[in-house]
Amino acid sequence: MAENQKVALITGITGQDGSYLTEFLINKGYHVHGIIRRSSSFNTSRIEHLYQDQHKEGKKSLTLHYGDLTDSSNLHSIVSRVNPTEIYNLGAQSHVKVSFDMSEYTGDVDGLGCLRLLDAIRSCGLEKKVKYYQASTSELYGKVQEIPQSETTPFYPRSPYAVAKQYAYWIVVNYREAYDIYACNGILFNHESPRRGPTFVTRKITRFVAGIACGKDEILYLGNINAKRDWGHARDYVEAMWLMLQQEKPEDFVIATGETHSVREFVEKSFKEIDIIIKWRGEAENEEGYCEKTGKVYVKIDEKYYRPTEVDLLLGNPNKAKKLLKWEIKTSFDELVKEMVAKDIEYIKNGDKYN
Ligand code: NDP
Ligand code: GDR
Repeated sequence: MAENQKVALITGITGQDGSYLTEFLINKGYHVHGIIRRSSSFNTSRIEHLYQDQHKEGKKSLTLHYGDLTDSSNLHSIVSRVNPTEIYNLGAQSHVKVSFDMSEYTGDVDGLGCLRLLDAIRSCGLEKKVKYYQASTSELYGKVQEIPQSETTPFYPRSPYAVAKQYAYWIVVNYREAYDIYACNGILFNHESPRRGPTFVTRKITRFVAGIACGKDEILYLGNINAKRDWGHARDYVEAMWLMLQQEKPEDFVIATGETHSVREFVEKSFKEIDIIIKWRGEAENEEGYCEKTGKVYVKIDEKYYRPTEVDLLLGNPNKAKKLLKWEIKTSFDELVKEMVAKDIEYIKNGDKYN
């Protein structure tokens, strides 16, 4: 490894964002180290191509380590061995609905996991050397206090996931102030891609629509289709993570598109990609989405997908990031939906890669 090569350590490297960030950093010449969890089945499909590339090209730019955010000594040992210049903490139990079923675990991984990593930085004596990125979230805004939401909007978390992430947010601020660590919170609004986990609503919809395009005959069951989100593309958002760590001083930033759309609109746009115009009839849990032309019903509501407390409306104001980071979104909402539906059709035809 070249002496001045930058070294990044990523938790959550096997997830959606981890895979895009790894591609981005390798392209910038970084040596990337990733923490993966031991699993009884393969969990590295999103980064497989990067591993293959380096074998083909005979370069070593990606190294994986077994670990877990619940294991302090493991984190200490990895940080000490890797001696990173940047740490991106993307690992999390990231599903909001699941956090109501696994609240203690979510608190442990998403809240205390961040503390454990920051303490690993301190116990390795890297406070002055390493820059730390924390994957914070628009879920912190929860119950609407202000529209659009910016870095100064008060938090009102509405799930065990969001409460855990709020702990992480504040421990980052506290360690920055107390120990002078270069640590930032990226308050990212929803970002999606063809690599999005299949149980998040956008990917659930585009996979379903792709199935219909490929001849499947099924019904899509959804929860609250009136929820509104500010949806961007993950590929654009990982660039913002990196930019936050290239500044003179550490600060927290909202990353968003500045547009909001309902789940209902996401359904309509996705079906439109395969030339089906969806109309709605009925109310609440009896509402259904059907094809205007044939009358065939494609979407129904299942209360099982409702959350005990919902986040109704997210709309971010990314002006600070635009001004200080010179960050801009490159992918529009329409392009995002188009890419996701097209890729899901391709995955089905070629044998479903990111599932
Ligand atoms: P994913 O769910 O796709 O990925 C989560 C990653 O965390 C996976 O690599 C997963 O490993 C890993 N992980 C889970 N539990 C642990 C653990 N106990 N120890 C170590 N690693 C663990 O999430 P995204 O890529 O979408 O999101 C990345 C981060 O950004 C998360 O922290 C998320 O909460 C946050 N975020 C995401 C937003 C979004 O819209 N995508 C918006 C705002 C914040 P495995 O593959 O083995 O499950
Ligand atoms: P979110 O994403 O909770 O915003 O968290 P998700 O895609 O799960 O839900 C978005 C909205 O859609 C509604 N919804 C459904 N959601 C799912 N998953 N499945 C359904 O069938 C369904 N029907 C309706 C939800 O109620 C919700 O209102 C994501 C995660 O990536 C977090 O980790 C991240 O912090 C936030 O985005 C920003």
